[in-house]
Formats: sequence, structure tokens, C-alpha cells
Amino acid sequence: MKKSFVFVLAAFLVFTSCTAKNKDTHLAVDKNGKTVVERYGNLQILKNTLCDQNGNPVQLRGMSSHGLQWYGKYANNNVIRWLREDWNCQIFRTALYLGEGGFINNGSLKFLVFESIESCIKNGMYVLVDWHVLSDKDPMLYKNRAVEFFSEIAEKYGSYPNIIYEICNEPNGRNVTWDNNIKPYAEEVIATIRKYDPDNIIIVGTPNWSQDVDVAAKNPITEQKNIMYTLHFYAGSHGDKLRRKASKALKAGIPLFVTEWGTTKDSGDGGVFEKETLEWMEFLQKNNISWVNWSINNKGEDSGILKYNADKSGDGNWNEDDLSPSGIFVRKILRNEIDIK
Ligand code: DCB
Repeated sequence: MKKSFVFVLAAFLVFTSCTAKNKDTHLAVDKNGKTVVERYGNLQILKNTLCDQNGNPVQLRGMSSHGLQWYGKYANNNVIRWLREDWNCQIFRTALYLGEGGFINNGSLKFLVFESIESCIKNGMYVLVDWHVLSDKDPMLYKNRAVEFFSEIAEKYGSYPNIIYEICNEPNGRNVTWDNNIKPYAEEVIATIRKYDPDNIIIVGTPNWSQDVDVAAKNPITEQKNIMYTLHFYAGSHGDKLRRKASKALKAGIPLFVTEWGTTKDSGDGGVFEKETLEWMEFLQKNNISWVNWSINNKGEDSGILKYNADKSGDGNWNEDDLSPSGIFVRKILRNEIDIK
């Protein structure tokens, strides 16, 4: 009788302290006014998990821009500050497309990347610098541009703990393989970054739109430290099957980062899948996998967090009337208003 009472009490205490711990670790700014970067400092990988400077596992959560060539007006300090204050975002992703009118034909887009990085530094947030391989499929295609771009970023900002490099968004196409294309590309870009920045986290895309993490796990990058691997999902298209691949990769020992996910189908549209999203949220929280939601735009697609034509100038300061159903839902998750088990 007594024994079982002690057991129940102990279980209760462990349960409540875990819950409290999770909520606190998810704060963009804690009760003492400390930003997430002030608390966590230089991130590092221990075993297969992202950890803070003291070696405690952490899960970062935040929002992604849409393509900077289209919605770069949201990659500014008004919006980034609002995401921290109102959305409780700890991380912001700046999506530099290469094709579709992106960086390859419009080099000036890098100034928007600089602006977002500097806002994140000012606001004490982490920033994911995303080399958004997509229509161009094979990262090898613009490898020289990537080497040049990441040298500049690493030299300029590599001394800040805020920076996380995402060197290859979503390689895709049957001929674009981990062994022959992605890994060799990654090794070269990583070596370049490491000339200027010895330790910030670098995340490498995986085959098949960053879904085949199990393939990367069979032949990981071993020469360098603080390397992670990209896992992407869209809740309306991907479920248990992709989570099984992720578990397999984690078991094999590689750390994963969900640098992009959507509440919708993998087209970025097709409805909001709340129940399926919550299944993913539980999986990610259990495994300490950080995530960034796609995306900040007002074009009227379901994965966009703003309503069609809301906030035309990039002011931030959104009220619920400005937000799409996905925006309302994701904001609640970020603000810890929905309990993730
Ligand atoms: C990824 C891309 C991202 C894309 C979203 C949703 O693509 F990383 O750039 O965003 O997932 O599809 C969409 C925007 C649209 C835009 C379009 C093209 O939301 O507004 O018009 O990009 O720039 C994925 C992800 C998964 C898969 C396919 C794609 N998949 N894809 O599993 O087949 O083809 O873009």
C-alpha cells in the first residue's frame, strides 16, 4: 500500500517535471528574459541528438520563409521580432531558392539572407540558412555557387552561435543519389564552411525530397562533427511509413532535423491535416527532433500562414483575422496551447 503510494507519487512528480521542462525549453524568451540563444549557446551533436552548450538535448521550433524571390518582404525584422514575441519561435529559416527566379539569376537575394540573419542575431534566435535546391534537383549543378555563397556566410557570421547551415534543401530525381551526388557535394561544401566556422551545425539534405534518411544513414559523413540530416514531411501525404524510415535512421545513429514540414499535402496545398500533424508533433517531441514549419506567405495556399492578401507589406503584428487555418493551428502549437504528449 505504502510502496504503491510512493510509486504513484514519484511517477506523478516525474510526469509534471517533464511537462514543465518541455514547456520551458520551448520558450523563445524565458521568464528571466533570456533568449533561446543566450540559454543554449553553441549547439552541438552528442550521439544522435541536438544538444545545447551544456550537453542537454534540445528541440528548436520555428517558421520558414517562403521563397525569398517571391515573399522576401517577410524576411525582415518586423516579422522576425513578431514571430519571436507572439509566435514563440526560437528559429527562423530563410529559404534561398536557386531556380524559379531565385539566387542563380538574382544574386541580390543574398542581401535578404543577410537581413534575416542579422534580425535573428538581434532577437536572440537561431537562423537556418537554407540553400533551397528544388527544381534544379541535383546539388552538384550549382555546387560552385554554393561553395562561394557558404564561404561568404561562414566568414561573415560563422562566429555567432545563431547560425545553422542547411546546404541542400530537397535533392530529388531518380539519378540524384546519396552516394554519387549528395554526399560528395556535402563533403566539399562542409569542408569550405569549416575553413571559417569550426563548429556550428551543418544540415545535409537527403534523397527523394529529403525523405530517404535511411539511405543517408547507411553511409554517413564521418570526417566532420556537428553534422545533421534533413527529414521533410507533409502531414497530408506522409505518415507512419516515413516515421519508420526516420526511426531507422535514428537507430543507425544519425541526427535528424525537420527543416521544413507542412500541415498540408506535399504540394503545399490540399487542406490542413490537424490529426496527422499532431501525430508527427508527438513523434518529433519524443525524439527531440527540431522543426520549422512551411511557410510565411499570403498567396492563398493552405500551407501559408497568412490569409490571401493579408499583410501586404510585411509589417508583422498579425491578429487572428490575418491568419489562415494552418497559421492559427501552427501558432497554437508553437505557443504551447496544444498539449503534445
Ligand atoms: C517542398 C519544397 C518547397 C515546396 C513545398 C510544398 O517541395 F521544399 O519549396 O513549396 O515542399 O510543395 C512550394 C510552395 C509553392 C510553390 C512551390 C514551387 O508551397 O507555393 O509554388 O513550392 O516553388 C516538395 C516536397 C515533397 C515532394 C515534392 C515537392 N514530394 N515539390 O514528396 O513529392 O515537388 O516541390
